[in-house]
Amino acid sequence: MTTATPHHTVRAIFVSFATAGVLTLGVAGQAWAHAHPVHETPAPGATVAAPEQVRISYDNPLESAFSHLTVRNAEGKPVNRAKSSVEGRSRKIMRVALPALSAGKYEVRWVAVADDGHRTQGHYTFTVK
Ligand SMILES: [Cu+2]
Repeated sequence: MTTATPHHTVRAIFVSFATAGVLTLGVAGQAWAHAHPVHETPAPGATVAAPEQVRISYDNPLESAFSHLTVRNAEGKPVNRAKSSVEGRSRKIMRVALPALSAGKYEVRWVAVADDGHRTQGHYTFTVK
């Protein structure tokens, strides 16, 4: 229970009522598999030579139909021409190929939908030197 986020706690309470106390709080409090980033390449805040892709690994599998990743330039214009994809048998990796990027600041925006249907999202910047 100590790691449950608020929406999971609400759901856990609902499950407890729905099952008329059959489930104990310990069982209801077990984690639903919601996806959070584990590692981003390029890393947030990094200054790098023009990367060929942005790749993010997550702690749980992603639903490829609903998860996506875009990269925008300093003017807010998307620079990736190819769509992002979810890869690996584990479906824990999302990546997008990039064209040759010129020097400047770029923003990565991602949306990850896990098998439990929960959506997480985030954004960060990196700089191409
Ligand atoms: Cu979740």
